[in-house]
Amino acid sequence: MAQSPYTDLARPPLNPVALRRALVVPGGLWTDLALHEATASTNADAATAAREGVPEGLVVVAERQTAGRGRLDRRWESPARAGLAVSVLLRPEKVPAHRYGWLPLLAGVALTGAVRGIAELDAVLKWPNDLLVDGRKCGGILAEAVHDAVILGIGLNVTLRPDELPGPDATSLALEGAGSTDRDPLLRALLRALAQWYERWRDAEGDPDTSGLRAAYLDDCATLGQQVRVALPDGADLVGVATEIDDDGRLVVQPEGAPAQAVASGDVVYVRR
Ligand code: BT5
Repeated sequence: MAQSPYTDLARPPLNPVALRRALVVPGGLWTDLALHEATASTNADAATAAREGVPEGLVVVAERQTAGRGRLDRRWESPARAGLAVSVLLRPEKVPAHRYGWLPLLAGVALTGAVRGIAELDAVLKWPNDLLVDGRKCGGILAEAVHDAVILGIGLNVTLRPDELPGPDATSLALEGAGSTDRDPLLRALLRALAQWYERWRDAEGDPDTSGLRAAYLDDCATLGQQVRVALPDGADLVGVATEIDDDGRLVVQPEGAPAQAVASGDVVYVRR
């Protein structure tokens, strides 16, 4: 699709030199930042790096993805420079593996903070990690394990117009009236918050309470207390009240007249009582 010059003006490119200077600093978590004009998927790129033994702290950003991935083989679609597509490579060696379920939630907390702080919008999370503004999906997170590494991928809709969204349940910061749609400060705020939360959580060996992560997640997440239907990966449905996030980042659902169940992954739909 041909883009008008006005579209291009509204969607300036990211500046990799400035981003590196701001984010790749001595003693910091981020060790390198690669910015691609186009790539299949930043998560796939970071996963390849993980397999090659690249140390933790790599950041991969793309102006456009040709095969952006969602969970369960779904797609993440966005026009060039209309949003953020970023993946980070982490190796949480001192954290027990059963706590890794907190990583996508941690990314959600960082993303919510960046959107509230820079775009000045009232963003909330839907467990596990959809970023919703006014009830519509504005961002998504994909966590993938590659051997002992974890790739955290984050997609955020910044200036997408209605005709560019995948459907009526999606939105962008611009469409919600954001105070700023400048992707540079958004990306900086996101990566700084991500590093801060990750270091706290890792230094607490993944403990959600001593790190403060559970409290922060509960503040940002609108799912608790809701009547939900969770579509589980095996095709089953679980209906009940979402009551808590357990020590491993799982959602606890209390069905009527049956024991509570903790779910590690699934798609949540809010159901009216
Ligand atoms: C997600 O999956 O929401 C995770 C999305 C992660 C994308 C990032 S971008 C950088 C990194 N590199 C990658 O290749 N991926 C990550 P899920 O919860 O499965 O939601 C996917 C569904 O969201 C799709 O099936 C669509 O219905 C919808 N969707 C696709 N693109 C969207 C968009 N731009 N905005 C809102 N919804 C979208």
